[in-house]
Amino acid sequence: MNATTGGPGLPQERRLVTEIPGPASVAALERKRAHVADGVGTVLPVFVTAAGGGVIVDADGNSLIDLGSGIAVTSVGNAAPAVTRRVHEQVDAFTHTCFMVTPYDGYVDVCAALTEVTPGDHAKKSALFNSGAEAVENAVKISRVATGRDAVGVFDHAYHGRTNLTMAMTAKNMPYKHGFGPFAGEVYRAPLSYPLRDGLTGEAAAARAIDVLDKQVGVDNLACVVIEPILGEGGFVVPARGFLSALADWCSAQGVVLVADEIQSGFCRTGDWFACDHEGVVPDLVTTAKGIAGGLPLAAVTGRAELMDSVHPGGLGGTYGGNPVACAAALGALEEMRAHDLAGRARVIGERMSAHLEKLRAERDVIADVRGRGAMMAIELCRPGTTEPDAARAAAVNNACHQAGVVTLTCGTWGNVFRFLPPLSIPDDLLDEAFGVVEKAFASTA
Ligand code: PLZ
Repeated sequence: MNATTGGPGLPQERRLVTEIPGPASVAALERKRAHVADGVGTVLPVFVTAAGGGVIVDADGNSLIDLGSGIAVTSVGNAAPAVTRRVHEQVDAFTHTCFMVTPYDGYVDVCAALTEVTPGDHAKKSALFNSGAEAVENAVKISRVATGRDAVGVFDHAYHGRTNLTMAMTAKNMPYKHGFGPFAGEVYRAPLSYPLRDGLTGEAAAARAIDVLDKQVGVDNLACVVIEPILGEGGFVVPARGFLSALADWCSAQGVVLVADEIQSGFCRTGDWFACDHEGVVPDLVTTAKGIAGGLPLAAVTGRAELMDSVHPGGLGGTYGGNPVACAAALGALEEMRAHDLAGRARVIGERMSAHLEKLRAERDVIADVRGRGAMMAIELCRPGTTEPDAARAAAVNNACHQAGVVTLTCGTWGNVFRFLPPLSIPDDLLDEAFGVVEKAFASTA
């Protein structure tokens, strides 16, 4: 195997042969500085040559353990066999026609699969796009046409993307929104259920949110409510049980479209097909992206057939939406998920990560919360005995993990949440080794 062949055949080991970043990455970083806009940041500047299973190999020959999956994308593993096989077959056949010009089966196959795997057994249809933000924008467009209403309800700490409408829907200013306004109108923010910080039951937190939507926006104006069933960028907050179902019941009674943004939480990540499945919540529309296609750019809106069909012919689309190569990758990713029961694997990974993180919490009073579901877990760092965010410690621990060859990510409105999103193809021993590194990173930054 040469250095550029990735996939599960790569040696599954943490191996550091240079500093992080090493000389080859430092040189590549110089080129990045010269040619890539400074606004495009990089969390861990090692330049990748191969990846697969649970590792990322860099230009210096370092092999790092991946606990990020390229932000919850390569859930089936990098260069997963069924993905690469189907992509190769597709690129050899044709690479693009534009589905709006001359269609092809791959697009329809992905939509049929989405009908099967998304929550609820009602009649569904889908439309395909390129990015998560684009899917969210289209879910709003569909909701507006279907209801004849304008307003969009979103939540504190939400992240929905970087386009103009989705910036308005995203909560956090820096770095996502700062200086980029004015933003799209008719977006209203309601309080979320955040158990660590509000101590409310799901029902009480839902009543608080519904009061804002009802009294400050008004149901007659409200087209949709868009919610991440488990927050992604906003800090992996899991709303208290009952919050999502109370919100879903209210939306359904009021004719408001409930949109579940499962872009980060979907496709086996949380130990089921979707995070909504854990509470039996059936959203009207679901937005998906990231894990759907094993690393190729693809996104979708899936939902009630009558809502999806409310848009006039030609009203939905885009040059590349549902590109045939991305669709082939999605069909490969779905094949991997089914063949290897990756939802079951996510539950096992979740139990292992919980055990490591609970042990760590018992030892480190800076850890105020351990939360998440399946292979989507996080710890929130606060000054001991308080809920005052400790972003500096999160950054220090994150950096120490990187130096020791583990790819980790932070998140949260205050940047004080340390999140874990391993590929579901990671071997157990490598996962355990990575958490040994996390533990040492806490010790070395105390
Ligand atoms: N909705 C829930 O998590 C993307 C963003 C990383 P795109 N999250 C990672 C960054 O800093 O840009 C995301 C998400 C949820 C929507 C999106 C947007 O998806 O594919 O990045 O547009």
